Amino acid sequence: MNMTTSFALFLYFYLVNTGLFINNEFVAGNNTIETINPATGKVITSVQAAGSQQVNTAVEAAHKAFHGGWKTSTPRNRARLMHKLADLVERDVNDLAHLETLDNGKPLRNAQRDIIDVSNYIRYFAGFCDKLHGKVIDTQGKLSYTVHEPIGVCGAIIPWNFPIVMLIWKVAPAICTGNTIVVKTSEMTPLSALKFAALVKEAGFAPGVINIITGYGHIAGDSLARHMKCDKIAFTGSVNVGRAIMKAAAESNLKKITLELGGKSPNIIFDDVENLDEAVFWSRFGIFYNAGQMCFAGSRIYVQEGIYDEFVKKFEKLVLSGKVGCPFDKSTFQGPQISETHLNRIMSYIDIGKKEGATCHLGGKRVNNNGGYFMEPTVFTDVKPDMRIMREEIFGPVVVICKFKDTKDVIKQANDTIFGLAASVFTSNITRAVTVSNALEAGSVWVNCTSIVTENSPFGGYKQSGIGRENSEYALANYTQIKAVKINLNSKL
Ligand SMILES: *[C@@H]1O[C@H](CO)[C@@H](O)[C@H](O)[C@H]1NC(C)=O
Ligand SMILES: *[C@@H]1O[C@H](CO)[C@@H](O)[C@H](O)[C@H]1NC(C)=O
Ligand SMILES: *[C@@H]1O[C@H](CO)[C@@H](O)[C@H](O)[C@H]1NC(C)=O
Ligand SMILES: *[C@@H]1O[C@H](CO)[C@@H](O)[C@H](O)[C@H]1NC(C)=O
Ligand SMILES: CC(=O)N[C@H]1CO[C@H](CO)[C@@H](O)[C@@H]1O
Repeated sequence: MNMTTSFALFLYFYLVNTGLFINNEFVAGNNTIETINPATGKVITSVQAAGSQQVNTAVEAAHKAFHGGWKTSTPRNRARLMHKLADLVERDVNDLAHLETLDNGKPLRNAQRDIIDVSNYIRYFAGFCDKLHGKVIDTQGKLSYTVHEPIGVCGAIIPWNFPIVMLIWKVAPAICTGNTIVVKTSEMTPLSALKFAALVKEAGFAPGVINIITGYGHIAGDSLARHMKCDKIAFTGSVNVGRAIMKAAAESNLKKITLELGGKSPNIIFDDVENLDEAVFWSRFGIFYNAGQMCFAGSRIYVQEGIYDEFVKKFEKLVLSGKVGCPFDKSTFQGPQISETHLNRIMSYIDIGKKEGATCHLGGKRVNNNGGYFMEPTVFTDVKPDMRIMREEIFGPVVVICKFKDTKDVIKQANDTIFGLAASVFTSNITRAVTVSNALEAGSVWVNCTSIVTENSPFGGYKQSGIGRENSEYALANYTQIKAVKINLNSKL
């Protein structure tokens, strides 16, 4: 392969190497993938795509790095490297944010927030490096102690909606606990991760500790999920791919898996809210942020009947005030959807909703703007529980608004889903807030707000929304395994 053409250095305000980052080097893949600017539909550049052979090379590199020193590296050294990496992310926050916006289409100020989050996550988990320890258990004449050991080589398969944030959700807990990792980025949004890869090398991590490759899910993702030396997979994405990963794990080495899958999160507004405008603000943020492309999006809004009309009116007004357009424009609230295919999929749900008899109250159309994949924020009313737009994850700027009578009624409706990622409750009555939060089948419940996700609070799904937890101290259990050592002091059997 011609190295000069295959490693087209892509110039924007900075250089990004478009190879596969394995063993601290950028290398060639099996073929290339074009990455597209969703705001224009134009090709930004081509990146190297991993085939099964390169996945194997990356896993072998991670395996060697694990046994060759990272596993036994001192916690202090791991923390020092992680803080150095966080420093570099902060230094390059603007480059990383521009790349994220260019590749993913999210408004620039949101991308900047994402990058700051990345450094916060790295520092948070760096703090755990030297705080991982087990217990001492006195077992009658024998002394037992437990050790929390790393699992080995972790594989991470990450989505395109929060590319660099999802990467760090997996990289930070994996490496602080002494694992090594192979990350596969989404083929649609590889650029910020490639820039990040250069920072990994600059920070001084040993070759093979963090490997970052791009490729298609059915090729590179599948090879990683089936690899016999990949000891764990952490995946964020759709339920169907989650199933495929469980199957691949079952058919190979029974690797451990954590999955963070879809959602159809309810957002419940009681008529006792102190400030309806505030509830409207959060509800709009909960569904239309990131162009609705969020697994935890509050895509089913339930409003108590007495305030339903007023809520819908205010909601509509606020939604219409948001500009859909160029993500580099400071006044833009909503950028493009990620791809033509995805936009078409969302648009097909608009047709489905109408055919099922729901009212498309607001939006529902494509927005023609410079060849980009834009659409109007869309609100459906007159929806019924069995409609597909009520049951299926649309993963776009589409929300359904329903009425409810009382607490019992809304809990029943809210839980009536295969998903269980998140939920929100708006009320000024603390008893009601707690009663409803406890009854909701969801991994996160937000009271009087939506979409609050932080590094120090656990995140994950009930029901078909996932397995395991990410973020916070709880995540560490999913990156370690427990060994019990039993010492016979002087006892006979
Ligand atoms: C390499 O890429 C080609 C397409 O360019 C594909 O058909 C083939 O399956 C890939 N090989 C591997 C080993 O992934
Ligand atoms: C949520 O609770 C806080 C604290 O009680 C209150 O100030 C706020 O107005 C409430 N929000 C709504 C929408 O009721
Ligand atoms: C608060 O909610 C509880 C539980 O739903 C209810 O029993 C109580 O009457 C409510 N309090 C007020 C002041 O509305
Ligand atoms: C994840 O951690 C939880 C404890 O928080 C544990 O019950 C579960 O088995 C772990 N799953 C995996 C795949 O590590
Ligand atoms: C805790 C609780 O009330 N769970 C209910 C949620 O709603 C589903 C479906 O309506 C019920 O089956 C659960 O019992």
